[in-house]
Amino acid sequence: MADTVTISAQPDDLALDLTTTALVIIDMQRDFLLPGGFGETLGNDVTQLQRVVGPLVELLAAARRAGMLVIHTREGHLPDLSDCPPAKLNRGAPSKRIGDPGAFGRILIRGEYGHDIIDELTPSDGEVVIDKPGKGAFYATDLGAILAEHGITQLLVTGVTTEVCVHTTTREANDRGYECVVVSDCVGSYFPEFQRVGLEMIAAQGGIFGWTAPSGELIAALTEHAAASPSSAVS
Ligand code: C5J
Repeated sequence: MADTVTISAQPDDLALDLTTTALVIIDMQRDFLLPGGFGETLGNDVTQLQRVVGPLVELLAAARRAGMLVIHTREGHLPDLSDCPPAKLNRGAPSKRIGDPGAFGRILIRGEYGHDIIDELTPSDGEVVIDKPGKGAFYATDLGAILAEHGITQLLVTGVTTEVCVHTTTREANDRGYECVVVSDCVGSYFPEFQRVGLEMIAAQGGIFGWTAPSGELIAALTEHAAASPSSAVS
């Protein structure tokens, strides 16, 4: 099978070179997804994010079988909060701030249980985990250097939340010259209308900063690619 596949996407079909494409999984952290976590204490409906888990588990498995570079991100801060700008720290209700005790440890603090990725998507050995202090995965991280080192030109962007960290990362990536496919059933928002409009905004105006596509065709293409080149699989 050729390394390049054409997938149905919005606003147009897109040719993807699977050898220079990476899967980016944004902030699938317990603090955002689990009942009792930070996201829920802010009054959000976490079931809106949990619907992403099933499709994303399948996409991740297909990407691993195909030997694709997989990058996980986690939003969070150092225990002394020195990397958290006051403008971010002081926002919201005082009882629910970053660094405060939460159901799963200090909220969004590196090393705490709630800061880590949900069990279903635990990174495998060798997969890249980017700890980011901001909403975008490029800001104050090594992500750009890692992608350059691997010769990556296209990204499958997944994770949460669609209108915040997924959007910010996709916009950052687009400005850096990456072609981004935001995988529509593998991204989630607490707010159904933000999910819908967030996806529409990406593909509007001829793909103003990317493409959107559901995971089905991508999983099929990755599975076929893995079958054609079994040595590429990552265990
Ligand atoms: C938010 C994120 N929503 N990962 N973080 O604060 O989207």
